[in-house]
Amino acid sequence: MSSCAFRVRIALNLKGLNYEYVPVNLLKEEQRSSEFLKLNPLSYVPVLVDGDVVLADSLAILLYLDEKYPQHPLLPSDLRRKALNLQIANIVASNIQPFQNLAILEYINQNFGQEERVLWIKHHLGKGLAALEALLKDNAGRYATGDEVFLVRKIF
Ligand SMILES: N[C@@H](CCC(=O)N[C@@H](CS)C(=O)NCC(=O)O)C(=O)O
Repeated sequence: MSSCAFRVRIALNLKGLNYEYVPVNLLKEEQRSSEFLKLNPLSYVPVLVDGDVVLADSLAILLYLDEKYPQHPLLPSDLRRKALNLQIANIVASNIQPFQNLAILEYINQNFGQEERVLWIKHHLGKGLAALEALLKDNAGRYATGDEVFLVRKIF
């Protein structure tokens, strides 16, 4: 279910790294178990455990992996395209994904009802995706920011 976990798995695979995948069922609320909270007190996936390094944020994980394993870089060397990748990744991580998070939608559903939930999603995701479309219009190639796969691959 998690787009944040997807992006980490995609990066691990692009870099050809071996990893152990430990599924966390969000609908069964396994992310809120006391065991999981020890890894991420925010109760969100994904979490990367690499030896004694425990990272609980997909963007931080991607940047960590990129420094540690430089094969198939996730950021272009061209400064403008690098900044563009970081800008878009932050828009997704800060201005789109959090608005459709399970915990947020549950809260709106419980306090304001299903109808408000749909309006909320349409408003916030629509605004964020429209901004991304505008930003990518002049920058996309085969992939989101050119002809190579980087941090920003495509819109969702
Ligand atoms: N900024 C974090 C956000 C993580 C996040 O929101 N994870 C969602 C799935 S994409 C989650 O675990 N939701 C569970 C919940 O809302 O209870 C990241 O990029 O990793």
